[in-house]
Amino acid sequence: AQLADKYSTTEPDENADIVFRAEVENARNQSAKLAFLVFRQGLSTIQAVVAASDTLSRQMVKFSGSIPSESVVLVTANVKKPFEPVKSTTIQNLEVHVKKLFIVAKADAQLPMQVADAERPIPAEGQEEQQADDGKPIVTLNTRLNNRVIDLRGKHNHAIFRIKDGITLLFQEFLRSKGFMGANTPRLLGAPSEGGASVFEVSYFATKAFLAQSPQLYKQMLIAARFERVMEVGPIFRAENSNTARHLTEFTGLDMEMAFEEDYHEVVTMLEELMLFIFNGLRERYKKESDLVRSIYQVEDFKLPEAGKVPRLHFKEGIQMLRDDGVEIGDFDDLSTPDEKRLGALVLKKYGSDFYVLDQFPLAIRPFYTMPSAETQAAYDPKNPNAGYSNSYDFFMRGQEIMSGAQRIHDAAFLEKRMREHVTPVDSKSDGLRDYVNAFRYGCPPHAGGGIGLERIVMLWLGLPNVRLASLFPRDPSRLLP
Ligand code: ATP
Ligand code: AMO
Repeated sequence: AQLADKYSTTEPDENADIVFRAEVENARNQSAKLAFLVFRQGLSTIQAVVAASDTLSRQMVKFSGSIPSESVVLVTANVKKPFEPVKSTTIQNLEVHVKKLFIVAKADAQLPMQVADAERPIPAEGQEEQQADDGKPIVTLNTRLNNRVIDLRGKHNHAIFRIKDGITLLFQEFLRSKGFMGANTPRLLGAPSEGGASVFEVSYFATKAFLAQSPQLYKQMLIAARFERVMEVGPIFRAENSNTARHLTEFTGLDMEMAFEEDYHEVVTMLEELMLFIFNGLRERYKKESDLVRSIYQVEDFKLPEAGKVPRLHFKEGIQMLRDDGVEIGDFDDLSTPDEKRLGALVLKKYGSDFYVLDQFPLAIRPFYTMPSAETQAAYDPKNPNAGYSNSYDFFMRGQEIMSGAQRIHDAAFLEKRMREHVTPVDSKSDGLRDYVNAFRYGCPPHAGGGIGLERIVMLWLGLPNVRLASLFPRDPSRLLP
């Protein structure tokens, strides 16, 4: 018998003898002569029959039927068509008849949770005591995250993290095809990259350092170094004490930055095309995974705009749509989370798309490096230096923010002025920012870019109720373990 290739996509021949290592999803003794086991492999499972015969003792049947779930076994078996046709979508159309079986690694008989618990949706907030249709209590998100190794074994978790990996691949594939270079910028910084409020401080020999809140300053310095098109996939740290379903203290940033010729909308268009490439790539390459996860959470398919027709709204238009719907909101107010969701629903109704772009955000609510719009610069009033709009944009999926971006100020003197005038002024002469500002004294082309939260895309593509489900080992204000 041959050792089966676990990663082969072709089914083994009927009647072939194969040797393989398997995870026992469950085992039960049917009678003294017959036991059934279910083996799990990635997204699928296969049933195994252990029947007493001349060459297989009743003792062996009993032993097989009482193997603790989650144990790892080495099996020699014969491939057969099942006695009854298989109804499940994850169980394969073949079964195996066991000839030999050894335990490679035995799992504890009492596990802190079952893998089956990980295949149910997490309870809705405030419904921790909820019971499933079968009357069993639903294991809470906390219990699942505390026992993440078992939890991750669930099929839909395997699907989630294959999709996440696929998004990174598609991000890089698209941008490389457009001439972007992958970069790795420092995570240990001499100064906060996005203002001081949400930065983690770490001791660094005799001094202190900060964990990167974004590669912002460095991706721009790479433009000044004339790389023109750069991208980065890397960890992002935020000391935000936000205990919400969409904030993590460590997440993965998909960042890009590019020099443009005439107008920052060249970059917005590039980013829109990037997102459509990712969405279409997920549809083509990860359909099985997406369908599996959405079926558990009973989520509808993600509605894509027609090619090239991503709804792109001026911030003013967004505010007007909200007002027409009865929301009281000022012209230059930031959108609250409920406003964002409401606007997402209005856009879906009007344009039939779960993905859209909000452009020209108010200057006052964007970071210091953001370029004020041409009209704002023309109407400049020193008494009110943060009035008006800016060349900045957010991307939304299912009414939640997945990306922020902007045209950046590429003139050192103007940048210093904006740093002084910003709603929260920043010291351009400080150690950590001096080199950044200087980069623009040596001639830097106009540029713009954006930063995407990878876990947010995963969450919203699949309709997951919590961003923690899109992180292998999530970090939040009250979780550093496991
Ligand atoms: P960005 O940092 O670009 O704004 P973001 O999506 O992380 O992106 P935040 O500014 O962190 O956005 O938060 C946006 C909204 O999230 C806020 O307007 C607020 O409504 C909500 N929010 C943030 N933290 C909390 C919290 N601890 N509790 C409830 N809501 C929160
Ligand atoms: P911003 O701070 O908006 O922009 O972050 C970019 C994107 O990162 C995601 N995100 C988060 N995801 C999970 N948990 C969090 N706590 C969290 N905070 C943010 C969101 C957000 O849209 N330098 C700019 C980007 C740029 O202009 O290029 C920046 O960091 O999806």
